[in-house]
Amino acid sequence: MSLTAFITGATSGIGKATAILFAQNNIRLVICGRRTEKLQALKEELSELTEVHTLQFDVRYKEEVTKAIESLPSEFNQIDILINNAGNAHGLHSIQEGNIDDWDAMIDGNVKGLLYVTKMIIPSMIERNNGFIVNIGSIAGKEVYPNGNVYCASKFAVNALNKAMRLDLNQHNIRVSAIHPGLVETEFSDVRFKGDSERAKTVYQGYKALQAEDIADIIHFVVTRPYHVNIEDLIVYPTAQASASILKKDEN
Ligand code: NDP
Ligand code: 8X3
Repeated sequence: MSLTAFITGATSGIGKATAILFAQNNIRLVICGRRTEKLQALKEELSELTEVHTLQFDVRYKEEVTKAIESLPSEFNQIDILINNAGNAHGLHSIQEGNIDDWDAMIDGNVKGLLYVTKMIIPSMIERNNGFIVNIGSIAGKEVYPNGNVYCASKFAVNALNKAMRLDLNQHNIRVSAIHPGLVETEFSDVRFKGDSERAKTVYQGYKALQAEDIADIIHFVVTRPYHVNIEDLIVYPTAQASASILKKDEN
């Protein structure tokens, strides 16, 4: 019987690319996000390849998360692979100039949202003594960069939770992995700069950034190792990037 994956943030970027690659590899999907029309379009695109169920909810709201996951039909409620991917940065300001609503959005989405979803999915994994949780962290969760403050803090939390999950779920035979990308060309910077697409574009100019498909490929590799193999933690940069703040751009 084929595996079932639950992917948060599947409407764009890394989550969407992962959904496509999983579907091509015959993995059944629960795809999640807030934008219903994007979920629907992806479901239509992938339904020829695999069975797909959509769940529309905002990870920041506990009740929405609970209701959505409880609504899963029986053929989709045994999740083998959870991809905790939903998240974003909001703003890029010093701590003294930061916007508190942005801080709330990052802590609530990137940290609390990940916890709400995980808490709902873990019981059936424990019951079956089987499961895989992949947490999408960031290089921002390994290294703080100027003006990254709260986004970095949220991803440091993901890094800590990844380790915590591995410790606590070890007795239940559940695999846990984190993947920490550097710069990936997605809608991420559009969101960070609140729709200022000119500014967002400059983030990815002058070098070859990682593409969402590169990370999807690595996620797929991680989840298809034999069951006794658990890759705990991976940092993935574009070749042009040496650290959170060192990036070699073409001159001109
Ligand atoms: P995108 O902006 O392209 O995708 C973000 C996804 O998260 C969307 O599908 C969005 O769906 C979903 N999402 C965001 N907030 C919420 C919310 N409150 N509730 C439900 N879904 C939400 O960015 P990426 O693909 O790049 O980002 C995916 C993950 O990768 C994030 O956790 C990000 O922090 C991380 N990452 C990204 C890097 C990059 O350089 N791009 C580098 C390192 C890590 P919708 O809007 O439909 O709700
Ligand atoms: C996204 C990459 O460098 O903007 O997590 O923090 S970075």
